[in-house]
Amino acid sequence: GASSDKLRHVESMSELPSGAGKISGINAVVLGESLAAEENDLIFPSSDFSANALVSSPKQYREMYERSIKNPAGFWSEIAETFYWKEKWNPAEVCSENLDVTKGPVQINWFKGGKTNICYNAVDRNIESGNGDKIAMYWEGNEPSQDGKLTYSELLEKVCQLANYLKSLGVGKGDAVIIYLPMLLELPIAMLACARIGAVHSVVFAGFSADSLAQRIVDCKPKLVITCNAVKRGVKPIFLKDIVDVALVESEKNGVSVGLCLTYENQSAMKREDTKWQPERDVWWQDVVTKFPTKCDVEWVDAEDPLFLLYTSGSTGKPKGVLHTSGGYMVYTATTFKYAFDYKPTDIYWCTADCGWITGHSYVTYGPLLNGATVLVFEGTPNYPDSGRCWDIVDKYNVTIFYTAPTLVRSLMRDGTEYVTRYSRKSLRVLGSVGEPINPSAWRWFYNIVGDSRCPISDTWWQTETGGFMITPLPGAWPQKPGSATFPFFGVQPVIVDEKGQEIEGECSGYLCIKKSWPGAFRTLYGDHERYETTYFKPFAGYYFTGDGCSRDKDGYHWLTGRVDDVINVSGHRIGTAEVESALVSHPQCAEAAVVGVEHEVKGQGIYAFVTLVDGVPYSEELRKSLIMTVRNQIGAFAAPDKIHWAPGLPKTRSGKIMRRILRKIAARQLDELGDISTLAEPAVVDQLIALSDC
Ligand code: 6R9
Repeated sequence: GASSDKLRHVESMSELPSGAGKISGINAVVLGESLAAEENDLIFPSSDFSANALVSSPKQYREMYERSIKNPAGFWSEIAETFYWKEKWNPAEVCSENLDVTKGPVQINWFKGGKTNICYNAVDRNIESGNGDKIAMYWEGNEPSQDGKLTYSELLEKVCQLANYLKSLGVGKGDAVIIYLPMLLELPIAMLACARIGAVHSVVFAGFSADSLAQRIVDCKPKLVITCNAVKRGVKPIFLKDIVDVALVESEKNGVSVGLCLTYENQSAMKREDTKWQPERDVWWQDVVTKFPTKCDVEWVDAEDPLFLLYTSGSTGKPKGVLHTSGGYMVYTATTFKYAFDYKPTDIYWCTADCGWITGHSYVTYGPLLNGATVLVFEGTPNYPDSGRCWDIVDKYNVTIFYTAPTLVRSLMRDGTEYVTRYSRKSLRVLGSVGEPINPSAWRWFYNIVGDSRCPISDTWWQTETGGFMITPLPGAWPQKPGSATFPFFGVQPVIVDEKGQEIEGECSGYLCIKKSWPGAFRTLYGDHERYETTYFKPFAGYYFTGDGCSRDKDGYHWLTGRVDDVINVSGHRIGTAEVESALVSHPQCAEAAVVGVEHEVKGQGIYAFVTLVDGVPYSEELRKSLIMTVRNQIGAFAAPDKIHWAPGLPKTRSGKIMRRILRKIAARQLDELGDISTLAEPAVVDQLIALSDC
């Protein structure tokens, strides 16, 4: 029964990883939101779950973890051996790295000299092992009546046809391809087709605007852009091809011309007759790709050859092209997927992330397929036709692993429990969370209501840069604490450092860094290795700096506390404050802008923008809307400010630096915590701003 389960685990708690202290008082009662209370709240997997798990006790975790740290080469080679390599890596050089900028250029290599192909391993290898008829992907469309599926053999045929078409265009090893598609099966198919021929895909989230798309096109100079004519999100159509048209004109102006736009006809959203067309440049996917052979030889690539570029936000206006390579990324995403979700071959796995983000790369496409899993791809939105859609889908496909973001949990929580309990959800076994810290009350709702207090939650902390999970529960191994991402994955050495870069031991808070590389680490920022070193390796010499704050509690559990740089996290989407600011100041009537993050009930963080107008321009509702529209047009709707705060002046130091600390407090209405404002050039602007808060 339940109480003996607890005893069993309490005994094994003394075997938690090093750094974990002894549990003083165990309290499984809901104690509210304070961290002190959460720290003592342990939630145990059932003994059944643990008994059948890949890692079933803290002891087993600790043994594997210790081995992965003491002998990373041995640990990772053994796993890498389970994949197909055309040529083996040099066994003396499984990993060679330098993370210390003071000792020379930062570089990370894994499985150097090995030749492989991630598409081969994710698709062909499963067919060769007899799973050709297994469903690789289910597809659920925007409308509940639309669906589809592909077996591994069918997936291979589709991938090969596109790969052959790309080859016929002269696209090959090292060439960039931009993919601007919604969640159709054609999106993972396009990624895999690029990987098969050694081309480097760069997926741009289909919620990005034409300007953002153009910026990425100019940076990576793709041979072609792959898109579709339109998609429907709920009742709203989005005309993606029109956005690409604008982006291509914009890129051309900036010296990069792309001669080909391969367009998938997404018939349920828009007919081809209605699509604007430039016959010399545009090609319908359905007209050409289907004519190509369904077999295509694999291009064997070096483990360190680039696999993809994915642009992400940093502290400056220019997005960073995070570059991942083939071998290490393959081994790492597959292994993290397997353990963090305690994957079983019978699982039906659904990750709600879009392939436009890293989660969709590592845990919709590569990680699951490398394990031969059945993956669900969902084109629609969680509240269409109503807020029960996710659970309707869970029951329709008997989803066993459901991986989503806290913002979705919070928004469904607000819509009411009846939407959940209307469905059975009995197939669910493991839940997952990603993108931002999950607050304990959302965690509990997810656990108690969605998972009927039966399914462990893997709260996976990681980043675009890390390629795969870094700090995550292994669901059968240890008790969870709502809101904690728990312990490091195999091979990962997180450390918490103070301002001076000194490691702090035991119970503490500080900056989260990683010591030593792991196979899934990014290798550079495309075209800007210097920015790679400056952003990630210079702040704390010898370490990879994550940009996140973190606390470690008395039991060694990790609690991520959010970004410590100028990046805000809106509904799990990373947005640089500088990007929003530069969009705002491009508005002819905006003189200056300062953007800060502010707590938001559903999105986690909302975007709060202070704007100064050009002399003589009056602030008006119309101007507010037009400022917001400017951001939507330049970045995308997801980056639209939640609040525009008209600021006749901004609080600046005498040297002219904007004091964001003060702006954050004003935005959060924490007016008694403004701190010292005497160093401001004009302290009076603070009162002025406060007075204008409700404009
Ligand atoms: C995978 C992904 C990375 C940033 C990261 C952190 C936040 C992601 C989290 C989390 C707390 C988690 N983050 N997962 N914070 N707990 N489980 O989201 O990548 O888009 O690059 O964002 O997201 O702040 O630094 P990416």
